[in-house]
Amino acid sequence: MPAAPLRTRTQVGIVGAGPAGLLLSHLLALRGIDSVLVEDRSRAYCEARQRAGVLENGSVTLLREAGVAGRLDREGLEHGGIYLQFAGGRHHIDFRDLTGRTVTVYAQTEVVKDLIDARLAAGGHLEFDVTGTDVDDLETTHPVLRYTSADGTRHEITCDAIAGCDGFHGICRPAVPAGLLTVWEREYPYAWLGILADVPPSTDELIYAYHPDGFALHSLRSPLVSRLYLQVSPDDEISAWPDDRIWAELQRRFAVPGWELKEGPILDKGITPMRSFVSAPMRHGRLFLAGDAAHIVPPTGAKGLNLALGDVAVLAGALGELLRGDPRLADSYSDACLDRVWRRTHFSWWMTTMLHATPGADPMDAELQLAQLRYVTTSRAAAASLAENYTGYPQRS
Ligand code: RFL
Ligand code: PHB
Repeated sequence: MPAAPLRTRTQVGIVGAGPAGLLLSHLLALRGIDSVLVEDRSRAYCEARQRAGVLENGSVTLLREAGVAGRLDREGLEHGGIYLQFAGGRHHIDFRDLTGRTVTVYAQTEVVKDLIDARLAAGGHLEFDVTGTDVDDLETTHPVLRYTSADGTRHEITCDAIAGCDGFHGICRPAVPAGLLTVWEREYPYAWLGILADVPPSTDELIYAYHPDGFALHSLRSPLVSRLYLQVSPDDEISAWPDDRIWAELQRRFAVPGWELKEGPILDKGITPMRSFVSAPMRHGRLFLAGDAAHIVPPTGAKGLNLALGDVAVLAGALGELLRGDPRLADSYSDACLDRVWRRTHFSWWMTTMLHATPGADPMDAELQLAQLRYVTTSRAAAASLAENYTGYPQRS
């Protein structure tokens, strides 16, 4: 007979050590609320997983207010705009001038490292390398979180609430009974091949390039490391993209007279599918979903990480009040988040469809994209709309 699980209790059980789960456990601790966070990957894996790179103005403020922005303030690179490139020309969108705001380039890996360090320094309970995560009794006031820790012990934690911060492929959203969630989804007929390259960036600000053969993005991680993306087919295997083919394609798509793309050793490469996905409501009983567990955006608008951080800022306040006996903020959590989620879902879809070459599209589609790109780069009103969304709308107060 298997040994009885080790039974304990906490106030909030958190599934997932991505940005959403980690920031939530930190914000709850600031309110004096206990949590246990379980993660099925290793700490090293979570800290090395290459993902987002751009923080909205409001996300930087949020991390500062939470007291976890020391390194972000020292090492983050403030950017006052982006370049849009098409038809052989490169055009600057000046966020400072258009909105008075900026974004900060600081990798998700670094946000995750800073949050793990802060939690462990404060004695927070984080469990990496768990297996068999399960959530139960969600309609009661005492939901249960079960998992097996790295040493093989089965745990059963009785909680006041559970936060599903376990990403798109996690177990929390599927734990909501069938029929209770409405889902909106769009898969795009392209993917992104992303590389991390050991070479100083060839640009001072990000370049989003439209090219008839496919989109390309030049981003960065530091003054010494570049991050670049190429639109590829979702069916492509990474083995079909040796390093010299990647650089040749990047050179072709970014080419403008008088500018050179510097090449260097590729440190990491991978292919990511692109989808828009929203699932609502973001709550079932005492289970609250946050971040990629509830919604996915294609990366073209640089919004996924920012949405995850925004959700848990709302959730921390809602859980604080719920545990003190006032359910009103918990009851409005989903609607409060979805407004912001849909704005960013629209912006991400708009940037994506404006900048990618759609396989099988007719010549009229390309002309419509070019007309839109000319408009955004010549009309102050259109550029201001892009800038307002990119830096974060509505602005966090
Ligand atoms: P995460 O980061 O996916 O974390 C979920 C965590 O849950 C764990 N997990 C489980 N743990 C225990 N038991 C289980 N059964 C579990 N199942 C899963 C997972 O291992 C993981 O550690 O979700 P979170 O916290 O909601 O954060 C979301 C962001 O990671 C994501 O939205 C962004 O990375 C998206 N994104 C970007 N967002 C931006 O804001 N700006 C960007 O510039 C940007 N660029 C990107 C991106 C995402 C990309 N990829 C690879 C999807 C660029 C790329 C290429
Ligand atoms: C990144 O640096 O990884 C990045 C930047 C901007 C995007 C997407 C990804 O839109």
